[in-house]
Amino acid sequence: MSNHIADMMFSKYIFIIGANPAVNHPVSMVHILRAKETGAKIVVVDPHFSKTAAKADEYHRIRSGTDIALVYGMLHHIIKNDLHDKKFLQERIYGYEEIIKEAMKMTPEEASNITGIPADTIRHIAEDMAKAKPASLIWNQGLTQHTVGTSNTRIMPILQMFLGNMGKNGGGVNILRGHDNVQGSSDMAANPDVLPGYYALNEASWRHFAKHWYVEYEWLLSRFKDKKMMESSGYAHSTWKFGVLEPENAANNGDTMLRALVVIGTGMTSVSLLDLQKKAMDKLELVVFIDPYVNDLAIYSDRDNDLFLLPAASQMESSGSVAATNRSYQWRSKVMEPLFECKEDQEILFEFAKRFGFLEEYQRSLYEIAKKDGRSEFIWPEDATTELTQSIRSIGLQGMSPKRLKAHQENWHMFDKVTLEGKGPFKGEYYGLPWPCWSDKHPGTPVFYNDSIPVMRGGMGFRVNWGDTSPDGKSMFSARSLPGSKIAGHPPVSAANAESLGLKLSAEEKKAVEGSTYALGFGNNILAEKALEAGLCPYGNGRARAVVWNWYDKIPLHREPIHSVRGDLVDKYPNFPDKPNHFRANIKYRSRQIEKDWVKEFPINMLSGRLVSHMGTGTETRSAKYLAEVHSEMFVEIHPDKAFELGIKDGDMVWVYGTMDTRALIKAKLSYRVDVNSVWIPQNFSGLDQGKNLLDKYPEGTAAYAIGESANMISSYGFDYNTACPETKCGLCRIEKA
Ligand SMILES: Nc1nc2c(c(=O)[nH]1)N[C@H]1C(S)=C(S)[C@@H](COP(=O)(O)OP(=O)(O)OC[C@H]3O[C@@H](n4cnc5c(=O)[nH]c(N)nc54)[C@H](O)[C@@H]3O)O[C@H]1N2
Ligand SMILES: Nc1nc2c(c(=O)[nH]1)N[C@H]1C(S)=C(S)[C@@H](COP(=O)(O)OP(=O)(O)OC[C@H]3O[C@@H](n4cnc5c(=O)[nH]c(N)nc54)[C@H](O)[C@@H]3O)O[C@H]1N2
Ligand SMILES: [Mo]
Repeated sequence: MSNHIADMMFSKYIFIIGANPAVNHPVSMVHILRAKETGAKIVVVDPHFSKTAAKADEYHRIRSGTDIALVYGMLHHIIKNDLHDKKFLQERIYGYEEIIKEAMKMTPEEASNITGIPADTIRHIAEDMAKAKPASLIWNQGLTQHTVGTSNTRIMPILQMFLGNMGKNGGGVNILRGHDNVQGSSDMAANPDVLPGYYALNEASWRHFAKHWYVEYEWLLSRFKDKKMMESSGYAHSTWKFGVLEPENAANNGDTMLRALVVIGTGMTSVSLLDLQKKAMDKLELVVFIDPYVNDLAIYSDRDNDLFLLPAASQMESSGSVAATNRSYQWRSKVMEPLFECKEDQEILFEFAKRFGFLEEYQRSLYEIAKKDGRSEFIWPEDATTELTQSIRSIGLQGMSPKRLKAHQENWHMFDKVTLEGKGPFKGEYYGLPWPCWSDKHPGTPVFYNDSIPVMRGGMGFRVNWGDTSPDGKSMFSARSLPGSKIAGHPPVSAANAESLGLKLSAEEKKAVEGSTYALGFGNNILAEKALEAGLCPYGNGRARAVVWNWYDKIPLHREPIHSVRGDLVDKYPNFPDKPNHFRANIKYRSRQIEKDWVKEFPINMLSGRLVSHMGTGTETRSAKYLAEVHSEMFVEIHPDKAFELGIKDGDMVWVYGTMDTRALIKAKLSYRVDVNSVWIPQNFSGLDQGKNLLDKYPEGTAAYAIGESANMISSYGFDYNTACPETKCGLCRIEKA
């Protein structure tokens, strides 16, 4: 999220595309409704008439998977009518000319043909949004769960840049994140292709962390088959099953098939192609679930040995820092000690490390941090948090000491609820020190990319992360300077360029930072602190890239979903070429798209989303009696005209056939919330396997109060071209009365 939730109070226009906060982020929705009361126009673009749409000033139904075409159609009109912010583009964006070229090709009429939104409506949305200053843009999973998910998440900030809405209160791109602390998990590298703090998987980063973990780089290297494996992305949540089921993928995995699976803190029935996951799980030598509940994937298993359920403590039984959707960190206190034989996650991992024989190395940094404080034992989680604040400099976690985070938590009343600004002893600080928080005196950054205030007050430019110049020789530095500095755009601060950037370092300090950069260093934070003094941003003051020269789609392009309901468009807007070794699996795109005329056999577009009473797989919420009562059954929303055509009445049981030779037995719910060619299913159920009730598989006393077919039993094959996020927001199905 570039801004923060209460910041939407400053918006004049809130464009919600691919998100349903009324259901999924009810607290954020309160802020959106307050903004509406003070004059902001709320516009929702969604294939499903959501509860958020019901509260909006305007609702426009879009065909799923076509948001890029919509935005180009809007940009076409904006550029033609000279409504874009040329100064912002010229000074701060690289490659926007390529976007203009592409937008000129996408007339509102063509965008209308692709999206299903009338051309005049596209022109009207574009004009209204361009004239409202500032406008905020909100998205979530409606945009990411597509083969073009990453392109979606690039075209939206590009739109906001064309409108000059970045770096401003009431503007920005505001992605409402999913789970509690999901921002923290990505900051801590839950992803298999980065190290903590989004450090690249390369030798320099590994050496950086080796120092902070007080282990030898060579020891870390010895844990891998070789250096190549150490520096290549792991399997993703969505691709591991192919490492068990398809022998060809062994070549991507150090020449071995996957043999064991350890699941910690994810539901798994939430991942697409559930039947393949089940088959893969049953072929492994060992399966372990670390979860406070019985993980729902476990009950899909047919194996009778080597499957373990390790009881994890819940968040009420543990403490530590968690990150909110706006990058604010917050200290959380333990409410109670873990019940029965539950253990906190880190205790279970320590036990693993002990048995693997590397507990000493695993905990060494904690002991070193304790030693510096004159203690012989480490304190969990404080010392672990300190380790993170010392090592993660890429995104500026340096300032988030446990002491500051606890002080914020204990003094909520001292912070303004709209601006996040502190009062009294917290004057100048922002609640939760939203990152980057570059030093122990830095106040945090409430709004990204605001170059009109000094860095020391939360200002910043775009990060310089792609070199000083582009391959076509253009400068990647901003044409503007940051307040307090006369230098216009500048590179990331390092020992090598400190002097030329005017940083004043004593001989002693020079020695202390030798060989380091703002991100790679050990033992001190001198470079970042000197940069702040000089009014510079530690990670540089650059241009955002509209053209990503090293990606397949250098600019975002509309591509039809693999399983498109508009079969007539798949040759004009083909999906990506197949991608070998994509998170260690060979993944199909275009070859799958043209394998057959999918829509002929599976004529209905399948959408999925969430229910307010259930969370994720529903493992937790369906185990809560009263929540289970609110939504106790899986259902599929079908348009009454389609239901009539198929001979289905409200409440009938139907078979929904997916494109992967699977089916699900679900109750029909007739509804005008979907268009005539789409159905909508919630993702929050599991416990039924293609008609077979799995209740007897739960260990005694652990079954949920409500079970149902999983949406992912019938989801279609498809993964984002960059992240491998499953394409669960587009897919095809066929429906028959059961
Ligand atoms: N009650 C509850 N709250 C939750 C969750 C939960 O399970 N239950 N889950 C949490 C998690 S993990 C997350 S990630 C968030 C998710 O939050 P959201 O992203 O808001 O959740 P969804 O309902 O999955 O999808 C949002 C909307 O995207 C629309 N959509 C689908 N495809 C497209 C498309 O191609 N284009 C456009 N423009 N829209 C599309 C859907 O119809 C839906 O209304 O919610 C979080 N909050
Ligand atoms: N068809 C379809 N599929 C989807 C989506 C969709 O919109 N449509 N949305 C996708 C999205 S955005 C998401 S995030 C996923 C849902 O994401 P998941 O993470 O798979 O779903 P949850 O049910 O929230 O799973 C969390 C698990 O962690 C356990 N847990 C809770 N607290 C702790 C703890 O402290 N420690 C440990 N070890 N475990 C704990 C819970 O009991 C539960 O089993 O679904 C994805 N799948
Ligand atoms: Mo999520």
